[in-house]
Amino acid sequence: MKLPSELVQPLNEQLNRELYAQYLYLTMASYFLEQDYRGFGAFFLKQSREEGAHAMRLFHYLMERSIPFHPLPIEIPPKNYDSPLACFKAAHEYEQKVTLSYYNLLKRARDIGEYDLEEFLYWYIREQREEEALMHTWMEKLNKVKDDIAAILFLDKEAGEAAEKEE
Ligand code: OFO
Repeated sequence: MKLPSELVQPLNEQLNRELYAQYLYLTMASYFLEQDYRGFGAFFLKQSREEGAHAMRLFHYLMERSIPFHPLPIEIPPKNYDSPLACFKAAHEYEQKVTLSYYNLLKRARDIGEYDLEEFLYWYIREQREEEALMHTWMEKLNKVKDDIAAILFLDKEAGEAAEKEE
């Protein structure tokens, strides 16, 4: 079944959001690693790899359904943050933005009666829920310790161990 033409660009834009997430988290990893926060760095490297996999999943969906791929420019992510907390806050905000874009895409697919696309998108909706929750948890932890550097270093270690375990 051919995908209605009005969904081609929104799907390509969604793929671009995933590629941006990959780039954003790679940049966040560099923000931490360059300050020797190895745990948070490993955490964002892992998130970056996951976002790349999300983009690939969309790419394969396009190919499977003979939907043309449109290369789009990838925005340059911000490099510096005021604190580890500010960085996690920015990641959480981006995840919320992506969730909303999936909701909009799902609604369009449903309104048009594109049930295959609708079914495909549920995986991403679940994934977004997990990612929002993950970023929120780290944000809350960092919020509690404020500027206590020993506590931040402890969380950094914890983030590194968690990233390693989930590999
Ligand atoms: Fe791709 O999962 Fe979040 O953005």
